Amino acid sequence: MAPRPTLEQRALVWPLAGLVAGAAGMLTSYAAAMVLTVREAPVVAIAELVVRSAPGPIVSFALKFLGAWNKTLLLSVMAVLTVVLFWYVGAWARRRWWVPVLVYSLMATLAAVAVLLSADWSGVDLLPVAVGYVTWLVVLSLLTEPLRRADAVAGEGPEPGSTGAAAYSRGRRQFLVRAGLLGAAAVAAGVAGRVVGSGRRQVEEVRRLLRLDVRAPRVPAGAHPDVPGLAPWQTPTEEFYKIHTAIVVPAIEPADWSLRIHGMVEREVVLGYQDLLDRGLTDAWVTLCCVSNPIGGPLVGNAWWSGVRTADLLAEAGVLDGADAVLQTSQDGWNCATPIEALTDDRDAMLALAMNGSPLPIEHGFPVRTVVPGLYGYVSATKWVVDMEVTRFADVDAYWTQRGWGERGPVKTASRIDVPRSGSTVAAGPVRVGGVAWHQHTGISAVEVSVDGGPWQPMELGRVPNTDTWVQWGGTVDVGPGDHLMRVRATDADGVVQTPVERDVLPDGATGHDVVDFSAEEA
Ligand SMILES: Nc1nc2c(c(=O)[nH]1)N[C@H]1C(S)=C(S)[C@@H](COP(=O)(O)O)O[C@H]1N2
Ligand SMILES: [Mo]
Repeated sequence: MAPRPTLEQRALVWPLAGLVAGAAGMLTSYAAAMVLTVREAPVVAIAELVVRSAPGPIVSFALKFLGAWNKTLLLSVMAVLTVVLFWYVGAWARRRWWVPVLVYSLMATLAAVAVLLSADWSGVDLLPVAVGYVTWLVVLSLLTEPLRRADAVAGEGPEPGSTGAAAYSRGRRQFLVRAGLLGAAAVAAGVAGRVVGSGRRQVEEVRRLLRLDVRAPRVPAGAHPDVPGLAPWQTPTEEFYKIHTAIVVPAIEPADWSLRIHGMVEREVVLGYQDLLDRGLTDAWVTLCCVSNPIGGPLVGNAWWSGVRTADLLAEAGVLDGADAVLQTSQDGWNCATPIEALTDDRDAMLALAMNGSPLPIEHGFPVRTVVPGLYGYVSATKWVVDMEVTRFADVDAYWTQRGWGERGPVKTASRIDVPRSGSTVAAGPVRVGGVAWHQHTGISAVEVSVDGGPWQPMELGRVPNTDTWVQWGGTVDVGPGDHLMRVRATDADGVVQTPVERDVLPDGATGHDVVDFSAEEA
């Protein structure tokens, strides 16, 4: 017969629940970080934040007296503090359920802030924090529920052998079983995350050490008008928009990559990474944009791409008469059908290996992706491309076209105001304004703005190296004090003026004018 547990013994298992829940959350957030991002777990972001925000004298003291051990010490101190905190969270959960919620929320907020303050974070970097937070809440409530029941019966002090004591030990047993199972599941998640994630990190490492013989980007002279706040001519790789359906992006080592060109061709061609390099790389400035970009939106970027022209590769394969499409498939199964003329005419459609002078980042399609000037990304810009089947539009249905998006996806003329920003205040008088406009592979011949419905005023255009990039525009408008609306429109090189008719992004790209509202104050 079990001896009656003392109050102290009963109290002790609650901290255990806190420790298991705490550890489980750390493990799942670690797993999520390994699988979904190239970052370390959120704790590392916190540690880095501590290091960055520590006052200089403390840092130099730590470096001087602790030497290489200072980071280990910091992590150990953090680990001890975390264990103690998790212990108390469990203990507090016994009387006040909201205390753990509060502590977890504060910790998750701290982690989120640390991630947001770290260099070049992106949205997915916050997911591990969310995963850990949810794990904490769920596991703690699953573990404390049987304990709460046990405590409720034990509250009256059941005699050994009574039904109360039996209910009490049942609650305790349930707790132990759940703690064991959930703890094991969390460890398994951590191990799985490590295995999957290290494959990706391995590819990241190979990518980092890769030296490609590509020309470095040089901003063309006169491309960027002098308007403070205007987007840079070359979109920095870290700021380049990212769109993909894959949740875990493919990790492919160049040595393992190959592309098969087949279908309606005279001869099938299979190419490896080195085969592409051996052909020598061409390069070009090309502006890529997404069909889902709303008017004035950020899903557009201009980069210096280096790769091998698809026209040459398709010529080698020998396209048969009657083919009008190339069905491109990515390693993650995503696909799109691209009009064959865009891949075979004189434009710089290419299998790109590098972006802005460096190997493609994994998230932008490493080791090889397609870039086609003049078409939206969803019909052309296949990342992690591994297969090209020469075919007919009539015979295929690709990922986005199955979902109601247009079949061919030519880019529409668009223009955007970057300066002034909507909602900003400027000094009345002459105001510098500027932005970007694009109609890839046709080109832009004019950009005009209209203030408060007044006449269209021509803007100066930056110089462009080809018709496949955006054009940066700038100019000066005169405004009096008060609130203003400014709209922009572009005219393409065929003389077609951008339509003011507002259309949604679905099915083939938004139309309408970008408009900003701003106010001018008497200087
Ligand atoms: N494998 C794969 N490639 C893809 C996509 C995708 O979901 N999966 N999205 C496409 C879309 S819709 C766009 S707009 C571009 C975006 O390329 P980026 O992420 O390099 O900017 O990639 C295209 N290539
Ligand atoms: Mo897109």
